[in-house]
Amino acid sequence: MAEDWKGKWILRYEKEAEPSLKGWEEQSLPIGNGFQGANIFGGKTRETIYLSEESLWTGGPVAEGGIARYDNDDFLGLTNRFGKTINHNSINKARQAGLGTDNKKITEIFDKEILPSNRKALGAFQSFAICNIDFFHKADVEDYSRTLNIGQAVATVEYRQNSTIYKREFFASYPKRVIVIHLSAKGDKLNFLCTVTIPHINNENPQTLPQHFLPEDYGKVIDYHVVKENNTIELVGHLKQNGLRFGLIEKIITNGKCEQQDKGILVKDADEADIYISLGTDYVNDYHKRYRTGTNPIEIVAKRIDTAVKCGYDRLRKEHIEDYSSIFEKSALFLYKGEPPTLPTDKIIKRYPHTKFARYLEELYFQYGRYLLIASSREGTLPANLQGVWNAYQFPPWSSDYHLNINLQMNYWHAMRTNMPETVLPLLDYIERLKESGKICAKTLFGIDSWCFMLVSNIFGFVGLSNTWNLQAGGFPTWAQTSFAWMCHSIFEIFLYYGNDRLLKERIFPLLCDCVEFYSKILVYDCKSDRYVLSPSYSAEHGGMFSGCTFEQELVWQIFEDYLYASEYLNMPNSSQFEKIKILQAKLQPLSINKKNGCIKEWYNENVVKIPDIELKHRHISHLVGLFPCSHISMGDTELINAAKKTLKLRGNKGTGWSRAFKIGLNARLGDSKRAYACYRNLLTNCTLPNMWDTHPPFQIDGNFGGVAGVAEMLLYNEKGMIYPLPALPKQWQNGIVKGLMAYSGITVDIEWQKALPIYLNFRAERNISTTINLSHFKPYYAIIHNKTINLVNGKLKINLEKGVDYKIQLFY
Ligand code: FUC
Repeated sequence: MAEDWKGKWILRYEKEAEPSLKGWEEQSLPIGNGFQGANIFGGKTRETIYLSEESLWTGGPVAEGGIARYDNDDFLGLTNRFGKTINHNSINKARQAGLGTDNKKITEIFDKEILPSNRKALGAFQSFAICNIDFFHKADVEDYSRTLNIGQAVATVEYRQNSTIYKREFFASYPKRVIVIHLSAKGDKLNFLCTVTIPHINNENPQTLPQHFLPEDYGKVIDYHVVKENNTIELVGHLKQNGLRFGLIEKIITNGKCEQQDKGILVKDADEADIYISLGTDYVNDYHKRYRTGTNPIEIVAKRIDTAVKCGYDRLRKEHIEDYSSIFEKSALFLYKGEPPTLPTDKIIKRYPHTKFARYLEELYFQYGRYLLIASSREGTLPANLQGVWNAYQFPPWSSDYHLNINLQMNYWHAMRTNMPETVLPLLDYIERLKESGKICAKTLFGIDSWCFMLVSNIFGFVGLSNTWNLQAGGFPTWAQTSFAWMCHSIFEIFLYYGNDRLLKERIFPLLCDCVEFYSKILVYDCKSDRYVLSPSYSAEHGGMFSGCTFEQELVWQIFEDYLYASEYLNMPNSSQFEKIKILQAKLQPLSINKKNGCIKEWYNENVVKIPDIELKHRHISHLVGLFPCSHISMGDTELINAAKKTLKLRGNKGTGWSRAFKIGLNARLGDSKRAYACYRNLLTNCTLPNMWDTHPPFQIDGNFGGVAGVAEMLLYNEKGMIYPLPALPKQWQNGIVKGLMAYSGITVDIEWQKALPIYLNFRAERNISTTINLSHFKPYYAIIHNKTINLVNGKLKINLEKGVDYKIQLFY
């Protein structure tokens, strides 16, 4: 099927975004180059562009003066609420208490000795600046349209006034690290004033946010000044709280006349104008350098602007589209036939699923989640945070941080599945760089030589405990000792999919070795059950703390499994570490089924003790991580699969954005297409804002990403050496094509299906490899590969893929 990739997936609107924070969150259109983000509002007389840069954060160590300090444990989150460094003896006491049946003791120890008090050290992702462009024409325009073409990563605004056509075009170039705007008028001339302001100069009270989002008072936030010369606005400043320096340059190139004014730059009588924007800070992700480059960011920003201006708009645009589409076009889902709708996207979302464009929206969401990751995570950048790379707030929800008990992992679930290895390296870089501060964390909290991190992190090596919640709210969400295991599993998945041996050997395996070493040191032997458990252990944000809850045990089991597999794969299975981990894995408290209700147990002692604060419909369903994204429960485990089905049914399909997204993947792994699709529909109906950002609420990007991963799981399931095409194809998707999904070992898979049966498959590998395609759930009669007819035994087909060769398989029923 020949498809117009560049013109097919367009978000379109008939109205500008409302100029408010609500407008930013729900209607503005995001563009980004991984480092920098911009939200386009498309106002008729005033264009508003919110600018953000991934490293503009409060918190962390202080460069000069300020509150947080570098030489104590506070900036790492290792002090309790009485200002004392947390003592590992306290954790030890809680570990022993965890082995008992009464968790009140643990609560007491945590309350008195462990709970942290403030969030200054964690800080928050900051919004950077707002660029306004005021046009001197009236607001009564016609034929208004605002679009985001995600096939090209270009946004536009267009309208007509009398006979003059005004156009704006926006993109964010990764190769040149600039944001570029092209303005033009055909008919009358263009006249506009360009200004840059910084929001949140003083502390603001974000009334809309619940109390637990608010850090303590920081005082005035920034110092900055603006210089205007040579058609350029330059903004230089630093954050008062931690001394982080920042700089922004905006340069205008036009055939009109430019005038420097107090407020900004005035452009008159132009046919067109190009605006180049770049922004940066003196941040570097290096513990030993106190996370500072030592270079004035404005100098680097100025160089980028020079290079971009020399390149010129057309060449930059071409380079940008080539760069972007080289990743974007590697995978695509086609469910909708026909011309792309002209109906605005917000209306399609509103009418969904009762619209003839339902299939279009379903495929658009898939492509959009890929777009958003390419725009917020590329080689050399930080990983996508809770809001990707976009921010309008001084106190964003949950600091817009890195949450490590599902959210950051989920941000990357779709990266390899939908063939975007170019986006995943930031995750690996980031985790590796937590090592230095992680060592202090392991020493402080556990008294051991190793490294680890807990629930949340920032860009300054925060590894400890943070009070992200009201202490009175119950539970101890900051206690998340398996974050390390879960992150490392996500990183191991990069290898599973990519099959890159060098990456495994040089970077991933060393990480796995460190990770399993940490768990081998903190597991506790429980003599009652003769098993190894983590203690105290916490089922992500649900219930109380006990020992060895399923969530944590599963993650430890998984990381041991990944490590053992990688050791054997690399031919290194004889180390003492290997032997130790093998023994420990076999002795871990295993997954078990609650005989009373047939579900997977969330807590091993749930029939024996009263678990506090149970919510039957809680958004986390952590005890199923072994089903997805991990691999402990596989399709063939009938007993566990049935128990997992019951568990999922009991928890229900609802939840916050990311929770609904998670359940798509979980149901897909159960082969339950009906429920998987219902969850996808749910996500689109209830958790999708008009600009297609996911809402938790509020906006949180993990749901976008997890949703795509869930759909990818509906279309392809992997076990090592076995690929199952279309394991959970919903009846609503009778015909379709998916291209470029990635299966384990770097195999690229295309599938075309008709009347809900796969008819063409294409496999291509980057090295010689053999694999089995399992079609037993479709039962094809025979297949033709390269003109040869092959009968299928039990629906299984073994093929030897030769590097770089397409294996097109036609199936007959
Ligand atoms: C986890 C979730 C919350 C939220 C936060 C950012 O703690 O339980 O729902 O998504 O991350």
